[in-house]
Amino acid sequence: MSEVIHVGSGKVRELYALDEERLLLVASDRISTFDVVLPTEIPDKGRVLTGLSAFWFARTRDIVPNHLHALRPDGRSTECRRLEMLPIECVVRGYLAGSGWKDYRATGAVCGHALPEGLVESARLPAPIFTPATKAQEGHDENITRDQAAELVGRKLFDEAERVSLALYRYAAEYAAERGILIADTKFELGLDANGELTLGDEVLTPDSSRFWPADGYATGGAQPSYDKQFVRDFCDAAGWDKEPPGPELPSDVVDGTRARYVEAFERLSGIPFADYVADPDVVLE
Ligand code: PZK
Repeated sequence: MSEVIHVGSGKVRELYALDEERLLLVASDRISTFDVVLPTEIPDKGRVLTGLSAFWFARTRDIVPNHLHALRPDGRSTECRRLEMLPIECVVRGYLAGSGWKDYRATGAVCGHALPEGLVESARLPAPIFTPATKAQEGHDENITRDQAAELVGRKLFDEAERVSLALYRYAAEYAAERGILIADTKFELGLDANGELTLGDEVLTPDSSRFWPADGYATGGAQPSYDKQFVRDFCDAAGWDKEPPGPELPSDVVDGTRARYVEAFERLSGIPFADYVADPDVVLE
């Protein structure tokens, strides 16, 4: 792609400029765990994430417009409208996990939301909460209060971002739970389009941008297994890896089991055989 300008790299994705108005978001098959990209790829992971994201974009257009312009035939590349991204991560939590659980345990609150006493790890919250975070260039995003977020983007945009994020989460969490997947929390990237309209960007409601848990076996009072990455984490734990780069190579049974979980998430949520998506990515848009 000599004529295409590379404009950014994520841990597992690449971003290219197509022209003034359009970007190409390419999801690789790389996988990260404990914040480290592993040397072994998971075949089709990038296609699963791209297809799932497009599936959700097509189904949430009435909640908020999104940047999706077209899927490329490779199934891993999304042509999208260029947005002016908000300087905050729009995180919604329906369950207590990760930094939400950590902050609650320390302070009884998450991002300024005072929560009931006595909640345990992985507990379902009385109602989903909007818990914005800063965008760290390096290291971890930092949770901030609603007032800090409103200061960064302005009160009117903040209110709209919160409303849209909560509506997206409520819709997707209910839909996914009916199909055996709990979306514990999720992160949205919102931006403004050329007309100043709040628009959903990036990838959405995938296992990389969210915490997916298997609904069967869900139990509060401890950490839940990851829907997609549990085989990888178990292998890394058993291998005695110290979580410092480089990570370990994955054996083929771990690769195959993990690929199967990604494909299973795609098929459960979309109701579409993954082979149909590979044959024609546009099936997720219908
Ligand atoms: C945008 N990222 C994240 C970083 C990646 C992805 N539609 C858009 N308009 C403007 N900017 C972005 C988007 C989107 N999506 C996304 N950063 C900017 C990112 C690095 C690599 F693949």
